[in-house]
Amino acid sequence: MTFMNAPVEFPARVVESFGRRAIVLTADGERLAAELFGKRISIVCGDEVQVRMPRPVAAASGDAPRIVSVMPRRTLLQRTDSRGRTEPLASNLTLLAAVIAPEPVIDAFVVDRYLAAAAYSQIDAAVIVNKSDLASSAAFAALVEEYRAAGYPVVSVSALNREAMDELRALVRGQSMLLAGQSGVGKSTLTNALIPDSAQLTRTLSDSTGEGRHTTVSTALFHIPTGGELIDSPGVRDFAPALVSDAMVQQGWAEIAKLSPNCRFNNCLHMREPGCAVIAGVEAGAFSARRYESYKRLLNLMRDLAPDYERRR
Ligand SMILES: Nc1nc2c(ncn2[C@@H]2O[C@H](COP(=O)(O)OP(=O)(O)OP(=O)(O)O)[C@@H](O)[C@H]2O)c(=O)[nH]1
Ligand SMILES: [Mg+2]
Ligand SMILES: [Zn+2]
Repeated sequence: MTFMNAPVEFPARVVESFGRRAIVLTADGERLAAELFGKRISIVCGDEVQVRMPRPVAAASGDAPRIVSVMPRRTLLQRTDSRGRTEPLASNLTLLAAVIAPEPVIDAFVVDRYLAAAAYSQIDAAVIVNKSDLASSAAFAALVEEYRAAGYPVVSVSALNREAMDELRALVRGQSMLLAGQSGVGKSTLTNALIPDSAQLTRTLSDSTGEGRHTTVSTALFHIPTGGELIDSPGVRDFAPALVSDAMVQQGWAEIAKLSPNCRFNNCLHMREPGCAVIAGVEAGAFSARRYESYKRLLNLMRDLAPDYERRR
């Protein structure tokens, strides 16, 4: 027996969120504009939520479907802003793909910190090298090799020429993959290449160096017809992961995880300690000096952002 007045509720996925409003995708593939119910709920792209439909009378007067609860998140990718506050970026990801390209000028430290953030959130990480149609410098090629040597899967593509799209489809199949990286590397162009009806706005060519029109402003999730989910996100100038303890920072570097068991002290932070196998690895050329520098910078950044953070764990 059905109760005419029982509220209609169903599960849905947040595919885009804007403060107290969101676009949710239902199991039937319907996209609905919804609002948060109550002050205690906060959501982020990727969340699995429960949605309550307004009664017909209320709907007629303009009431929107309401998000009444959020399911526990399997993973949560977060950042720290310049004031040391934590901000969620996306939930339930399984893979973070740092997108890099020969242009605009790469800031590899940003890339390293995204890869580290993935590790801190127990999300796998990969590197997508876009714009393979453009000539790249020896320095850029060396950077790509650093990521390969560190053990990250590296996929080289051209979103513009639709080159190696099958490799990208294979990477994302069965995954919930976020495209992260600097503004202008081609995240939205890649999204449009994989999802023909996504219609993500991309930068115009005349504007490919500046701040630019059609720069992505919100994180959005799409289903890929050949399997998997792709999440396009706004480009950044800079990025800092959510705060972690000193001992945790190094877990963002696969190279350190490999070398550190041979350090003399088991709580070695690989800064100046005697008998440090990581520093020895850098000196022997087994660990990129630039990646090591990047580790030290993040350790110092974490200490600056939260001087009182409980770090001796
Ligand atoms: N040559 C070349 N240009 C590309 C390729 N992919 C994207 N572009 C160009 O790069 C510019 C930036 O592309 P977007 O897709 O808007 O970059 P984005 O990473 O989404 O940028 P934000 O939204 O600002 O983070 C545009 O002019 C694209 O046409 C590529 O494979 N080759
Ligand atoms: Mg974009
Ligand atoms: Zn060490």
